[in-house]
Amino acid sequence: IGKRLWGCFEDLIVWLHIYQWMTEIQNSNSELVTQHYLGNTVENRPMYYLQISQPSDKTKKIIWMDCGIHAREWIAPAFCQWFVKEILQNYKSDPNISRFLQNLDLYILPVLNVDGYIYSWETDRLWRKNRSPHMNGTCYGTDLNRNFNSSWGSVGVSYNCSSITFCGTGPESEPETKAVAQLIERKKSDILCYLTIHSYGQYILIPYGSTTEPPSNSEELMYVGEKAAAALTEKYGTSYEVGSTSLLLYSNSGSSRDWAHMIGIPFTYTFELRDTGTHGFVLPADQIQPTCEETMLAVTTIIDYVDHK
Ligand code: ING
Ligand code: ZN
Repeated sequence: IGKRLWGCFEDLIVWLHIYQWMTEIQNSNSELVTQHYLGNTVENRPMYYLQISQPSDKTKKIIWMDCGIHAREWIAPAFCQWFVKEILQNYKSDPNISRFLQNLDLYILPVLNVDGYIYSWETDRLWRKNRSPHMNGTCYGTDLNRNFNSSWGSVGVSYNCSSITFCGTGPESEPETKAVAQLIERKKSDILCYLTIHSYGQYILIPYGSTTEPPSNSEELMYVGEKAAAALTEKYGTSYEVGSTSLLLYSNSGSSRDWAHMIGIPFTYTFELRDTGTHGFVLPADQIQPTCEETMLAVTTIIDYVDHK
């Protein structure tokens, strides 16, 4: 009983931390920030995203960013929170931010895979997938970045539920995937940019993962990606590679980034944050802030570019 109680307590800490932060952010910036419910996870936890919008009559385009689709990539949710904090702290004084906020709304999902993230804090630091039970509860978890409806199940996936790249029982078989896909589908004509934050490897990745055939706007995607990487490197000298997932890393199907581009969102990028493998997913705490600072420069470079288009 002690262990179970402690388990619940820990769950509450991890769980409350980011959610409490979201509520506080909304309460103390109520003119700018709205918290929206997105759906429930497999284990029935609510998912929320933050909308940052400057009040205005005109309809604005949307920048989407999600973090923490993979449980063990802890630097990703940290970056989403950093990003929101920076925007709210600086939008009045930073002419760059105040300009793009006049034309753009920011939608931020700090933790996509809530169940997996909590499981990674509590039980298995290197857990990647969500926590859906399969085969009568003998194996757990679907790789949510293989579960989207983009050439689902075709390449770079496993049909074995004990594999870390298990693609699920069908496209959008997972409630977390479905919740995101439904919102994006509903808003897609207004979404200019889809950013999804992972670690690790130090890459800015463009579509596609499922084919080596380049997307129609690959030159522009590369140009903006290179510009973003250059801005990032300027801060601390961290080097990034820019390229398509299938050419630079490996082929895979069912990623959210491929799906977002396939349904017509023009600027779609996957970020793989620090490092290149020395610490991997277990990035030391003293690298959290510098990683967030440099990544901020890359992300705002992309936002600036799409704002000026
Ligand atoms: N890497 C990504 C993964 O899902 C990726 C790489 C991104 C592949 C986008 C395809 C599309 O495997 C990590 N670290 O999760
Ligand atoms: Zn990942």
